Amino acid sequence: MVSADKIIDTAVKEKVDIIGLSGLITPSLDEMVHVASEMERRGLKIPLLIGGATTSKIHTAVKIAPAYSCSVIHVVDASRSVPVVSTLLSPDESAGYSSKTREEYDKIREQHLKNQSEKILIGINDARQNKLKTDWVSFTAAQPAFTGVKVLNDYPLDKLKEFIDWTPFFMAWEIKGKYPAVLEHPKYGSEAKKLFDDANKLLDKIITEKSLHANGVFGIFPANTIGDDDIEVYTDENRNGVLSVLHTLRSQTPKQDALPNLALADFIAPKNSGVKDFIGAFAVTAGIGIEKLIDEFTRQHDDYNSIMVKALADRLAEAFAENLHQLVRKKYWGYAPDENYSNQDLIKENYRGIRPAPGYPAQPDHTEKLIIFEMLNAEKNTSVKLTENLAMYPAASVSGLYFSHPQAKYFNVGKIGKDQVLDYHKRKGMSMPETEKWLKPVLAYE
Ligand code: B12
Repeated sequence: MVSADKIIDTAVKEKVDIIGLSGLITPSLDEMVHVASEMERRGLKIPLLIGGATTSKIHTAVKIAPAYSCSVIHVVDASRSVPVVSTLLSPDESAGYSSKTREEYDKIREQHLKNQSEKILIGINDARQNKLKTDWVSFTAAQPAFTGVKVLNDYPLDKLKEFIDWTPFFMAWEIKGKYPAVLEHPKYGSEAKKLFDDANKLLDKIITEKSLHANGVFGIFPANTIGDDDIEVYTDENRNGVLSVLHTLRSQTPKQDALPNLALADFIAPKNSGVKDFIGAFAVTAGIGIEKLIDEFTRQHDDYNSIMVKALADRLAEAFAENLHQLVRKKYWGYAPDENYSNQDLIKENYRGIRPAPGYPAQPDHTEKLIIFEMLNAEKNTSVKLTENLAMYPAASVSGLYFSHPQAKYFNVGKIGKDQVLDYHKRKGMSMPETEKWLKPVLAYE
């Protein structure tokens, strides 16, 4: 979220020993390579640490390390940064550690190149031949009770509290284990309980004082698949006017046991089937007002509550996505009016339909967020902004699509071949370099 110049200028001004970069979603990966090459260009001689959910040792070795001649080290877990930093700053150990890491990364790079050439994918046309087989003739699409766009602003936070999945909350605090069992864990149960109590106290305070606000928007639209992998979204039920075209990516991994090579488009009836199908889209946030809360805690040097409020806002955003999806299934789309699942069933996704988000394994292309945001007029309707790297701001935000097909499920597109990328860039009207930039983590040939 901060420019390379600002990072490097600050590092130089403050005479820092080390720079650390953290990356949550794919677009950060390229930005990290850019920061590394800027550090090289400006002649910096300090180590660079890399971490965050979307980063990996392979990406660091293959892409970032070659851009900077000083130490570049991937640290898998923040707690590991203490020994890594001590070693890097120790006059006796630093040089040895740096050259050992370089050697290790050189090997990873060689191995990676070898693996790339060995990776076998099927051609995109063969993958399309093996799409999900659905009998569209006998298929009746779920008729939505409502079509169009609906805004749900200042959504009640106490309602969202019921939908919180607490397991990732503990993950954010580096406590591994499933909620509620984690509260009884022999080793970190007492720590987990304290966190849980503190979180609930702060959450109740936020709810009473209305210091965070949740905004959401969703839409349900007439839609059909066109070609094999794109979804045409119509302005109205006449299906004459096209509102948008959504693009999906298809798995090209060879399949066994008659398993299909899926793309999300498989879950929407093709236009030529004559079936009048529908798709939904949503964008939610629970982070409106968070800067003020964080500023207050930062002023009081209260890191604990500053992290806590971010972790809670993230949980509320996910809870909002879950709650809204349920409302859509039961009421607005209404294909499952009698669904009666507990919070635990919702977490296990036992219900009919899915809500994949751009960036997740079933649609790794973050640029599809631009289309969703336009369909929903999401920036205006929710105050969530898409940054130039297509991250959402406030951070505690989620956006995605709704599919109601009974066979709709989450899957992993995995690596894709150049044949698909060439086709995809044309369908999207996006240049090939730009397409390859956004699809970097799934390219089989880079
Ligand atoms: C919590 C979470 C969210 C939350 C909070 C996001 C946020 N603001 O932080 C919510 C629900 C809001 C969310 C939303 C989205 N998410 Co999300 N999310 C996660 C999840 C489940 C956990 C991430 C996390 O916080 N972990 C806990 C922290 C403590 O771990 P961490 O970030 O890995 O950091 C640790 C280490 O990596 C390391 N570390 C991190 N940085 C650094 C830096 C240095 C220098 C060092 C030394 C170490 C270090 O130390 C930390 C502690 O050990 C991951 C999946 C996963 N299991 O990782 C997906 C994930 C990160 N999300 C993902 C995506 C796609 C999204 C969305 C784009 C989806 C969407 N379309 O709405 C949005 C984007 C939000 C935005 N603002 O733009 C993808 C990213 C994939 C990709 N390659 O791009 C992931 C990987 C899920 C997946 N498997 O596909 N998400």
